[in-house]
Amino acid sequence: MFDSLKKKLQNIRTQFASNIEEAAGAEPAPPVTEGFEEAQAAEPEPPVFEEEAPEKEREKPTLFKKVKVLVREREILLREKDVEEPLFELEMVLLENDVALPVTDEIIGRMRRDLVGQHKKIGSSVDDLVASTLRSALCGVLGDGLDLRDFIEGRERPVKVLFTGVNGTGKTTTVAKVGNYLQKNGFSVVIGAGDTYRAGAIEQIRTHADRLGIKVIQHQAGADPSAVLFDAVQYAKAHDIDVVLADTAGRFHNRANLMNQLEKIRRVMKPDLVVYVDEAVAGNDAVIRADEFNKAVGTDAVVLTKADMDPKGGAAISVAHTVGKPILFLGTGQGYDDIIPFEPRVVVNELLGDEA
Ligand SMILES: Nc1nc2c(ncn2[C@@H]2O[C@H](COP(=O)(O)OP(=O)(O)O)[C@@H](O)[C@H]2O)c(=O)[nH]1
Ligand SMILES: [Mg+2]
Repeated sequence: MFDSLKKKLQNIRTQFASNIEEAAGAEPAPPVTEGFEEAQAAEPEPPVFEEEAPEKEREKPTLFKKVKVLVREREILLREKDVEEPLFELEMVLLENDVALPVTDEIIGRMRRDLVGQHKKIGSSVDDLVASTLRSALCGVLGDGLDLRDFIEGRERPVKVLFTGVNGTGKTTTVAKVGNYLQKNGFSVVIGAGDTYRAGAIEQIRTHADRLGIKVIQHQAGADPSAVLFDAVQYAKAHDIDVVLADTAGRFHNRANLMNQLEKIRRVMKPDLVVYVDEAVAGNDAVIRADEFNKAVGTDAVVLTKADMDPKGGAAISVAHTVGKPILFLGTGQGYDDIIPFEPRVVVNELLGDEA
């Protein structure tokens, strides 16, 4: 997953680190004793207990501690020119790996704000400083994510989840994977076979569901998908099922019809969560489509499939920030267990190749 980007980010880290080392070597840290004396002078009162201390009083011991730490560590004030070159390289790497331009700008902006004009402590490894700056910039654009289990827990049953998106991106497979995931997490599930466009689509979801022991509500090919999904919700209500997962068609050639159909489904089924599915391998196209879909029919969350086949990771980095909606899952293969809940921190660690 995202191997090309991972490798490039590693190179960029090395470049940042060598520039910062160079800057640190050329310009020794300012004498820390100035601040140290000031802090000592500003420290006349005896220590106060935290709970009783008013806001202003509490800051003093903290400042005192901070200055003491600087005595032991190297400190550097980075200037724009110290990081200009690696920032430019990073910008190129992000764009080459399909990170959307506004998102690239945001990441670069965050890095610059975090590094330039700030006193930076350099511990044993400059790379740690670079990695943590990069980590917080990436986490900043990835948002918080959304845990489907928490979402379901807080809602009246049945919770209705509608899957939308372009044909061939992995909707039906994702419906099956999510069904499997939810069952494993103790929720009961029913699937509505809302892709009635052709008989093969109904057969496909039925085969998956049979393997997983999940009930499918289906009509014949050509039937009104809203009617199928309405029935699926009725079935869930009658049988105390926790979650309804609604598969849909995603034919694009008559776009207006597709959008009208989705509108009708929304009115009839009243989904709690509309999930847009697209493939990570589509890169920036997936981000643009997700945004269009959100504007046309509304989207609450995104699933990116085929992340296992995506060396770039641009869509995964860009989509939440661009659409303003969280990524729910990444699809990572063709098996039922090949789905991972999207946790920004975990994805960033994967990208930076760190365990922390
Ligand atoms: N490698 C990989 N293939 C996937 C993933 N998700 C779906 N696929 C494959 O993508 C193809 C299209 O999937 P399908 O669910 O039929 O897409 P739909 O038309 O949107 O319903 C199938 O061959 C799936 O096995 C994934 O996460 N990784
Ligand atoms: Mg399908």
